[in-house]
Amino acid sequence: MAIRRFRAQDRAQHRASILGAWISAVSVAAMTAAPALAETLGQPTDKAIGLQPSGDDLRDTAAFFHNVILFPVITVISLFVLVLLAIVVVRFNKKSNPVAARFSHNTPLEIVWTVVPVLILTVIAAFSFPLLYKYHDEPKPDLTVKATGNQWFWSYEYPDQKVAEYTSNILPEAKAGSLYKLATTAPLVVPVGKVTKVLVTGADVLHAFFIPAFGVQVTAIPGKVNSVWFKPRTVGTYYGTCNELCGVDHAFMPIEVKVVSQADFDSWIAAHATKPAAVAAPAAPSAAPPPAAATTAAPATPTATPASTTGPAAPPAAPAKA
Ligand SMILES: [Cu+2]
Repeated sequence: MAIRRFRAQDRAQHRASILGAWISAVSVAAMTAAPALAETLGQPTDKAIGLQPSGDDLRDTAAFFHNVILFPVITVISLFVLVLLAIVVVRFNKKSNPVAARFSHNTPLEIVWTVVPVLILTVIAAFSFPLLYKYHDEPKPDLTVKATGNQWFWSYEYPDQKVAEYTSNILPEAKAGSLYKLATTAPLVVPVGKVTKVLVTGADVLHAFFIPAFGVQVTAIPGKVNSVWFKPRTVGTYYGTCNELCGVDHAFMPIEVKVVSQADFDSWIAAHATKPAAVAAPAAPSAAPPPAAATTAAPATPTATPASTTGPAAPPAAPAKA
């Protein structure tokens, strides 16, 4: 009796796995067909299914792991369990099965339900650990920027390029249009094809730096610096958002990353870097006689060094530009 029941269950299992595999295949096909909706790189698309288009090689691997490994496994297991539950409900309820079976062990079955999950987890681990290590072993960065999460905006700084911290607020709906809650007043600007390392911290509460197209997300923690890296392969604008519940305006602190050519990046840096007033100053001392001429440009000269380190970024920049 028990064996017959087990065989029936076995046949049901077989049918369930075929059905699961089929539905999984259809779902994956639907997800990979999603780009037919004319998705735009770097931003979400209305009614699209699945992950955003990828803008980074590592994100490709993460998408493969999700679409080809995890999603089918999850689908098959869920459907299998659902089918088993349905069988139990229909065939083994009190009415259709008034006398319950008395057996309590089935060694082959117990071996199967131990070994199969172990195999499934091994397959998942074989793909997930290399991916984790790739995210962790960050390559030598070409650019390091600092991103700070604030209630409720992001601020960015380029310490090596001497671009002082600037604020990136949400762009008002009237100006942003369909990009409302994605576009900002001042994006993060990075060069294409280069490794950008982002040092992420929080100024007040927990925030999270999340850019789906690059497959990166890291928590911004006050008093701690986390880091994340990406290597965008295409010029364009990529949008993300804070995805750590951080207060009443959590939904209003988007992240906008402009990926530009190296030349455009260099000129952006040139336009935004703090002009070192102190660099002009050393020339002045040797030319001691014309202090009068220098006085207009060099009131900062004597205190140039402390002034530049304390960071009044904007004032020195303006005269130098003019
Ligand atoms: Cu936040």
